Parts: sequence; C-alpha cells; structure tokens
Amino acid sequence: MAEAKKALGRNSKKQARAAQPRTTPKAYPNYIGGEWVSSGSGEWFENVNPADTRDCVGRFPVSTARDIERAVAAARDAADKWRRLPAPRRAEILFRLGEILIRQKETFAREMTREMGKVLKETGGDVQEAIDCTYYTAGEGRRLHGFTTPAEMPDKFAMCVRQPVGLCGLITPWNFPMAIPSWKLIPALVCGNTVVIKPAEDTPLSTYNLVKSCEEVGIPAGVVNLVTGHGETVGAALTEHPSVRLISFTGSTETGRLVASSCAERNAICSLEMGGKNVIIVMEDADVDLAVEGAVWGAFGTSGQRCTASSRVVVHKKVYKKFTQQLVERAKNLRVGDGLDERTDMGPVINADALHKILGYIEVGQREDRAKLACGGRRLEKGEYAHGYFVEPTVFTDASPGMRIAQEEIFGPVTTVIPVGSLEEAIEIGNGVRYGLSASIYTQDVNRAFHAMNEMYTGIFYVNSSTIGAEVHLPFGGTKATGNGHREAGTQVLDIFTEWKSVYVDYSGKLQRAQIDEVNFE
Ligand code: UN1
Repeated sequence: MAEAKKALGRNSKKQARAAQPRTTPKAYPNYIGGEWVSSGSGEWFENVNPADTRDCVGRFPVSTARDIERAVAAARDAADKWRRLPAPRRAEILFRLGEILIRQKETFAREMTREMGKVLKETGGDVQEAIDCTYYTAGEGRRLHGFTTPAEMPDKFAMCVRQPVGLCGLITPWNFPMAIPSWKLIPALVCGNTVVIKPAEDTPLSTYNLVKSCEEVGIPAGVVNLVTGHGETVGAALTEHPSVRLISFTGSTETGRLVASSCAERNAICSLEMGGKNVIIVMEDADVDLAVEGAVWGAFGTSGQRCTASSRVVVHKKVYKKFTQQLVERAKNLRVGDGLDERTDMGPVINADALHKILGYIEVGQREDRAKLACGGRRLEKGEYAHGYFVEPTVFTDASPGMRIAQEEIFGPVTTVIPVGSLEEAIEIGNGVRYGLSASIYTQDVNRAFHAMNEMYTGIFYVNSSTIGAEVHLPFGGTKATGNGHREAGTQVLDIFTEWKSVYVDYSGKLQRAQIDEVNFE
C-alpha cells in the first residue's frame, strides 16, 4: 500500500510507475519525413494506464527542439507537392483514412481507454468523432468554396479563393486524444497544409494510431509529422519556430495565453480552444427527470474532464429539492472503475496532478461558506482502486455563484448546484464566469428557451439537452477566456486553415483605376 501510494504521488502519470520491475514496454517512435525515428535525446517516457498504473501502455520519445527542427524541415519539403495536389485528390486519400478508422475503431478505442481511462463507449465515441470529422471535412475537397462578386468597373472580374496557410503546428490535449487531433489534422490536410503534431504527454498512443493510419493510406512522407514530448520543450519549440505559420492549440487557458503570446511575437496565426465552466439551467417547468439525466451525463461523462462539462447547474427554487435529491441519488449510484470493464459508468481521472487538483477543489468547496457537499468528495483507493486515480462523483449543493468551485474550471467529476428564483437570475449567473463555451436550458417554454439562447454569451447552446455532445458539422468553440474568436469543426474551420486571396481580372485592355474619381487625364 505504501508502495502504491508512493507510486501515485504528485507526479504526472507517465512517471508514476518508474520503480516497478517489468519487461520493457513497446516503444512507439516519432514520425518524421515518412520515417519512424527515435528522438535525438535517446530518452523515452512511459505512458501508463490511469486505472492501473502498473500497466504501461508504451514508451514514447522525450523529444527535443532538434526533433522539432527535423519535423519542420520535413513538413517544409513536402509542402509544395501536397499543396499542388488537387483538393479532390487530397480528399480521396482522407476518405480512405476514414475507412481505416472504421476498421480499427474497436482496437483504437480499447487502446485509448487504456491510456486515458474513459469508458469504452466513450472512447468508441471519440474514434467515431474522428471518423465523422474525416468524412465530413474530406467532403470539402470538392467544395472549399470561394466566391465571386461584381467589380466596380466594366470588363473586370472579381473573386475570392482560399489558399493553404502553409505549415501548421497542432498541439492537442489528452481528453479527446483522437477526436481533437482529427478536428485539426483533417481540415489542415484537405486545405493543402502540412503539419507537425505534438500530442499531450498523457495520450500519445491515440495520436500515434491516427498518424500511423495516415501512413497506411499513403499520405506522402513529410505531410504529417508526429513529435512526442513535453510542452515546455517540444511544444515551445514548435510554437516559436519561424517556419510554422499557424499554431492550433487545445488545452488550458493559461497555456493558451503563452502560446498566443509566442505566436504574436512572430505574427503567426493562432487558434485556441481552452477552458469552460458550463452551465445547465433548470427552470421550474422543466422535465426534471430529463434534466437530471442531462446533468449526470454532462458532469460525470469522461469523469468531468471535458471542456464542455456541466460543472454548474442552476436550478429554479420550485424544483430545486426534487432535482438535487435525484441528482445526488444518481451520482451515488454511478459505478466507478476501470473503463475497460463494460459495467463501469465512470473511469479514473487522468493523472496524479489532476487527482490532487480535483481533491484540492473539493476541499476548497467544503471550506467555502454555504456550499454543501451532498455526495462524493473522496478519492477511492482501496481494492480495485488501489493502483489508479479514482475520485467519487461529487455534487455540491446550495452553492452561491461567486464561490471558487462555481467559477473555476475543475476538470473532474465535480458539479456545483446553485438555486435561483428566476430565469433572468439564472442567465446572469450563467454568464457570470470568465469562460463561454457551452450552456443549456431545460424548459418546456419556447419563449424562455429562445430568450436564454439569445442572452447566453457562449459558443454553444443546448435546449433540453446537456452541455456536452457537440457534432462535427457545426462550429465548435467559445467566447471570452474559452477562445480567441476562431471556431473548429463545421465549415468554419476552413477559415483557420486557409487564408483568403482576392483576385481581380481586368479584361478591358486598358488601365482602370479603382477609387479614383472619373477624371479625364487626356
Ligand atoms: C472537449 O471537451 O475538449 O461536445 C471536446 C463534446 C465533445 C467534444 C468535447 N464532442 O462534449
């Protein structure tokens, strides 16, 4: 037990079992210029299962700035050929990638559950999201619409076309380790860019599986490059590299700010998807059973580790008691365990740091006035839980909106219920946080639903549904500290991965001057 506790100390999960005796786990190298290569550092880090840290999923290179340099050079070399391949041809390759993902869905889902803990149904959903994104976005190969518009002068044609931005650096998180890389990779490729991907240290295997599939379908060498390692070294080297025209980042608001500053230094394009503190509003006319279902799914799906998680529930006083009783009952009955076990409702959290951060917030919640810990609140560490990072599904009730647990992103299985007296109050509380990703309302009243839709300043809004579950053909992203104005997914993502070129064709055979008053110079 003491050993286990030591192993589960305040380290990230990759280091957690370094002391355990075992056979050497499989090594998964970087992918640079079409070759599978180890890092110049010669070092490897371990990717361990957060449900059982004795299970090492694989070893991955601790890469350096030199590896990034090589990957960037490879992506630069491949750029012209890929950009000149007609977009429908690029798309054909991507459709074949979709077929591989379908074929491998189960294997990739199992490996994903092993490396990051969420239950099999959800990792299957993650791979499915990558499949959906691949098919939907590859379809853009035959669209990538520009537009024409009248010119100011006769015998002159005006149009706008999209051009690739060039070399893209993709920095991706661990909570959707195949879906989110695909949200960035597929549009980048269909638009004619080349990429270097740096996946989260906790989940390199799922990105490896995606990149390996790219190799299998014949995406040319150098078009997609994978470099694993630490954010402070490889992430920073990628972000700072003068040849990288665009950084697309998903992760914390704090890291996002560093990425954005670094991009600003060299005028690079930067698209950010960051934190959330999403709210479900439950009005007195709501179908309470349905609202409880939505809150349970939104708060505890992926162990609450979604940027769209329902970490606040604002409930009208008239149904408050009924709602909270049911929510607490449901939360208590969730089966926590290994995500590979079909009976499990909720898996572990990602690593020791996350565990301590979440438990820290639970402590803060208990210290803060007026919030009541209605259920959960503890780490599970006996028996089947002894070697993993498990936290009980936790509900705080009777909270007030200014509390830290009602303001800050916890990114764990913790939700905070706040009573209100009116829709206006609910909307004010809903908007009263620094983030603006997703919000939802449960009501049977169409007027209220539309009013809330209009008033909530978020990038995503749901009616009679939870705050999670965005679909890939609609834009995804948020306002305020959640993003910097871009949207992924949908066709809107094309505005990240292309730049507009306005084209004027003058076929008058004479000089025609725009913005010059008609003056006769003859
Ligand atoms: C995230 O949590 O970063 O809308 C992405 C959802 C998922 C994507 C979440 N489709 O919950």
